[in-house]
Amino acid sequence: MCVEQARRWIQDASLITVLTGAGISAESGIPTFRGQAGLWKQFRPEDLATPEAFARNPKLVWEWYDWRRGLIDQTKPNNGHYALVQLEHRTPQFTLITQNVDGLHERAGSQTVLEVHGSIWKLRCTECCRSWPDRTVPLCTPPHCVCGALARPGVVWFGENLPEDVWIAAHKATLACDVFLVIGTSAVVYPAAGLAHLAKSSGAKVIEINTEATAISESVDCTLLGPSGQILPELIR
Ligand code: BJW
Ligand code: ZN
Repeated sequence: MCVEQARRWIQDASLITVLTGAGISAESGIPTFRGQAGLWKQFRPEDLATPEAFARNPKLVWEWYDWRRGLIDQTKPNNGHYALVQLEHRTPQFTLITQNVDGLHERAGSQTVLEVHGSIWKLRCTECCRSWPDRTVPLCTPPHCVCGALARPGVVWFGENLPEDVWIAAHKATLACDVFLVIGTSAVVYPAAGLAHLAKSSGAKVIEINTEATAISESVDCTLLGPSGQILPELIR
């Protein structure tokens, strides 16, 4: 394994950007999307995670998100999340980009988190521009905005654009970094997965941490195979 080399790249870097996916929260007990026990094995994304699905059956979609909010609410950050808080403290310029909607990076203490797929703890109006935090678990009925229209989960569904300001910041941090860490993502969902390729083509060292090889393993500089809750604390020690 290239762990010693990866450790040196991290130590020497002044700009580090990190992209995390569902795998970093797996050790907290939150199911991932793909893979054996993934959510998409049990549920169809077309029925639950598209704007069309919500328009067809908002109650069903809200029930699914309420169930997930309940699950996430009972978990806590793991050693992988905490290792990234330490890395942020000791790196001159550090950006954490997450595809996760669970809020565990913030709960661990990460200061600035770019949530490119939104947050399960935010609601958004389907008609006006309002969005607001909501930690109610579970919500009793499909919730509504003060304007009277139906509210939706503040997450990014398939076919939807990523929040523009967040995406621009993620793009900039990827272009500028010396080291790009890709942790616990299958790297199949775009445009987020494209960030690893962008980092590589801009000259960054790209280090992947995952329990298995992924769509980007062939293109990165180093893949560290194993659970991020173990590998990350060892890597930044
Ligand atoms: C561990 C571990 C441990 C486990 N330690 N590792 C063809 C058809 C239709 C659409 C497209 C298409 N081609 C491209 C698209 C666009 C589409 C897309 O990429 N689809 C592909 C799947 C084909 N993308 C979009 O639609 C995006 N928007 C967009 O492109 O806008 C432009 C546009 C506009 C209009 C029309 C078309 C385009 C938006 C994508 C939004 C994704 N949303 C979700 C749901 C969020 C809300 C929610 O949570 O409910 O985001 S889907 C889901 O996947 C979620 C995740 O953030 C995302 C990525 O998943 P992630 O994090 O990688 O998880 P897994 O499960 O895949 O992987 C876990 C990994 O962890 C595995 O590798 C494990 O091995 C590993 N692991 N334990 C370390 N302990
Ligand atoms: Zn409204």
